[in-house]
Amino acid sequence: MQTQTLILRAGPSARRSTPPPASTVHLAASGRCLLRAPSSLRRRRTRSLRASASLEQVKEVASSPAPSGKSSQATRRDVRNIAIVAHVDHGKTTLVDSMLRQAKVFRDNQVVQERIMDSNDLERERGITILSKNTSITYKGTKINIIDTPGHSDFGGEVERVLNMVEGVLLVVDSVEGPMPQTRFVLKKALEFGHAVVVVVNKIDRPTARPEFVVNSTFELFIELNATDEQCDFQTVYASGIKGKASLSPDNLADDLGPLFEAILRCIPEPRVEKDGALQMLVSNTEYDEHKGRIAIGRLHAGELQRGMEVKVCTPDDACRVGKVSELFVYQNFSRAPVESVSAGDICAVCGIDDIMIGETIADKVTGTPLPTIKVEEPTVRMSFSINTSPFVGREGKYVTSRNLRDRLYRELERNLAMKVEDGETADTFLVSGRGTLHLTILIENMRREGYEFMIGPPKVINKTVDGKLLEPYEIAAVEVPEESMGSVVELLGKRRGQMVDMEANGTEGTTLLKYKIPTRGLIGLRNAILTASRGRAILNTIFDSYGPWAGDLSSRDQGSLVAFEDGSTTSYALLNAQERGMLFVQPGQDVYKGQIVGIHQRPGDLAINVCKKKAATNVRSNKETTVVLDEPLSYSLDDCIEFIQEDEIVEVTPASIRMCKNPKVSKKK
Ligand SMILES: Nc1nc2c(ncn2[C@@H]2O[C@H](COP(=O)(O)OP(=O)(O)OP(=O)(O)O)[C@@H](O)[C@H]2O)c(=O)[nH]1
Ligand SMILES: [Mg+2]
Repeated sequence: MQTQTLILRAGPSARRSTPPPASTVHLAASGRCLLRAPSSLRRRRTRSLRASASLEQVKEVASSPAPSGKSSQATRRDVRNIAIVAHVDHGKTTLVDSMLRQAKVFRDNQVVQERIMDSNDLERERGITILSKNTSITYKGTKINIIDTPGHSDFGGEVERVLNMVEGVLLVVDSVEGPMPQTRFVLKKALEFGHAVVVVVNKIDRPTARPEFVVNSTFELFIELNATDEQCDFQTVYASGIKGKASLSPDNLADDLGPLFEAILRCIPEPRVEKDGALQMLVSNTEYDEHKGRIAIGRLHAGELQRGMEVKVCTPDDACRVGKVSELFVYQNFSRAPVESVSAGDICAVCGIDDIMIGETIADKVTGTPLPTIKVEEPTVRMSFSINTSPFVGREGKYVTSRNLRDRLYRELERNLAMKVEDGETADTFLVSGRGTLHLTILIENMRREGYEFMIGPPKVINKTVDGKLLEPYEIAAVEVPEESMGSVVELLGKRRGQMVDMEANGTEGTTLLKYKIPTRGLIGLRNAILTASRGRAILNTIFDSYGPWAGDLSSRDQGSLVAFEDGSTTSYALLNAQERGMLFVQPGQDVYKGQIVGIHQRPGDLAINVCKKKAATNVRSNKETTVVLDEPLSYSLDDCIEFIQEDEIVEVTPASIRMCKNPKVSKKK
């Protein structure tokens, strides 16, 4: 036991200033999760990774009996509930794949796709997780309920609400990048809930992995976020999610994820429940099934839930109604398994209450009381959604009326807690607010796939007025730039009123990491501009920081739009002339309408242009064949269009096309 470092717990102030003696005694409150990696981290930035203990030692300590709980509540030893949280792309979903595979969830000959939890179409297309999802595995007789969460900051609301269902989180951190803005957000939320945290330094197989740096900076993040002593004593597991290997030391990976599973059993507290208490379950998620209707998902806080049971559905404002549980499921391996009853501590899915909403409590029919509802952070960006008024309306979509649009938008609120919908100035317009443009873009993309046609205005940030002063949201933007594009990226950020807060020369692979505080307004269109300036090599990450004083006007797009002059079909002859004025979005033979944006003008200001003009027929016969060579038209995605449009422009969204046009209402007002 010579290498084992045991620590005497010091108060937070002492902890931050005084390095601990080399060999002291650890008196962890839980008495179970003893050997934490960052024990010697208290010597800031000087931690040696040799301090991690061997697996045998851990097993030895872990087998010591747990102290008996003082609370009158009981614990469920056979269950653990965890959420996997991290910054975007740090490998959460891939890690869940390996966990499922190693828990023998699939048949031996079953063909399993990659990132199986990213099950909806948009998630697979974009390669990101959008919705939180439940699954479970059984390890050594203990059921581990796992919730995979999205890492993109725009979907932070998804993470916030599922934290209600768990007792601990796996904080996944990339072994090269270290903690990034969203790591901070999710860790902050997990700490606020008082959850236990196991840090997983993931992608340890990457050649440039720097585990020591990553563990040190993660520990510093815990300190910055005022974590308790106990939370700071986190267990670190080094893993390669893709290879399905883990270890308690960075250089000696086991052949499987055993060390990670062991760490979960050891460090994530057993659910504390009031087993004999009156039934209470906070609905933290909902799903929709064509046959079963709405399904409520949550962790059973107290009591026992049975199939066929009559229950009271309590809302936070104390209004209650009666419902009946028609079917009951638990998560088993990769699917939902029907059960007759579920007891407190487990996560389950309940069918039969069709109007159930997230944040409501399913409670005992007689004595039931509601649990505190779920709170998520406020939206920061707003867009207007209105009915399609273009001449092409109804060509492709099934749902085009304002009634259709209204119903669909308000329906979204049932599931998407971080979103808000308000009626706009006219009966055909709705203002939809979200946590970022991507949050709204995903809704738009889903709606067009469902057959809706509508128009959206440019994104606007949501300002606040406090004591007569106008405040606007600011974000922290972390940009990793290669040396040669530093100049142009810094200039771009400066133009958008960004203020540099930090600059680290040792970014990964010869890059510099810039940190800026920048108005959210300045971020609209920034990602594309930065990618162009760095030839696609810079990486931009942003996260909401705080509201601050209005930063003043920002210079917007320098170039105007090329606008179609009349309705018709484009011709190569006209496009050949038009492309001399800028870059085009259209190709020959495409239907356009008056007011449609057909290209980017190379100068400031818009230019009305005729893209449908036919070559005049003459009497002179010519045998000479002319070949028209047109430039490849620009192909703008929905995200690009939303970032591109100006104040007086709108995007027309239909199931098959995305077009931009001048907003007739704004032009008339001028
Ligand atoms: N080298 C290496 N790459 C990995 C590992 N795990 C995941 N990746 C890669 O990292 C990328 C992102 O993986 P995901 O599992 O989708 O990441 P995520 O954290 O779920 O991403 P979001 O849900 O969008 O936040 C993919 O290209 C994976 O192939 C790993 O252990 N090693
Ligand atoms: Mg994912």
